[in-house]
Amino acid sequence: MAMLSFERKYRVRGGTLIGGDMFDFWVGPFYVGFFGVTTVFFAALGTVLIIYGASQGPTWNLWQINIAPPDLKYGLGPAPMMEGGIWQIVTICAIGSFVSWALREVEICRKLGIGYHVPIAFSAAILAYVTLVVIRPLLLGAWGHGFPYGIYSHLDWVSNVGYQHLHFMYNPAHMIAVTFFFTTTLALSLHGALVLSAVNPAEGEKVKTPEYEDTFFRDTIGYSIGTLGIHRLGLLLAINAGVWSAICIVISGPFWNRSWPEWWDWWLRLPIWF
Ligand code: UQ2
Repeated sequence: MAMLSFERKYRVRGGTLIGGDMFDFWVGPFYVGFFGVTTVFFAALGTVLIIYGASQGPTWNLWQINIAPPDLKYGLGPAPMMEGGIWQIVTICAIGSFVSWALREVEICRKLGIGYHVPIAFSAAILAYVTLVVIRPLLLGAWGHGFPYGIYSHLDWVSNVGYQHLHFMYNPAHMIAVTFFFTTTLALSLHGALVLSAVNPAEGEKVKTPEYEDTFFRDTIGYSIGTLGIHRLGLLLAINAGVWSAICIVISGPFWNRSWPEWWDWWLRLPIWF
């Protein structure tokens, strides 16, 4: 079915979670819905606040602009606007916008009668962000433990938190997260290359079927995971990258506040050595 006639057939009423028919319409190609309105509201307010915060700061240099979280002395309370209050409202706007976007995806899935795999996958990324700026600061007792919104400033924050644990690469959950990130890129490069090799042949050549894809991997490594399987694997790898990232940062401080290399002392203390 051509895309235009498909869209006419499947641009159906209903499937909304909130608002009934009120926002159940499209603007050009975009589905709106209640959560389309809230996404735009939070994204616009957050962006305006970031630009206002930048205007009150010392620089317009894109790399150096910084919206900092409150000082630790404000604990879990609200901070004055220019001392982290903007960061607090921007954080609320960001979460409001990300969650609205996920719920808008859910409404579109319901309209189409497809699974919720995309919003579930996106939720892993939202979880990683919320862990950094809400869950971990709550566990540590101050919003000042959130990361600053700025290109260089957030890199400095990552570096500092890393050094607080002496060597962050010894964090076992960080090891697992990095492994999932790299394996995700391996799987996507294999998949993207394999699909292009079959369906984008040289001029004059015929497009090849999935059997060719299976056969390539059976011939090279003796195993093909299959056309559905590779997508299941990709989703599993990518979700785990986000979830283990969240785990690796939430345990750093709240549940382990010494150096990460020291964590491995359990290995040296195993009774088998004595
Ligand atoms: C595959 C297959 C695809 C693919 C890919 C494979 C026909 C179009 C990439 C090969 C993938 C394998 C063997 C799994 C590799 C495992 C890891 C952890 C990277 O068989 O089926 O469909 O795209």
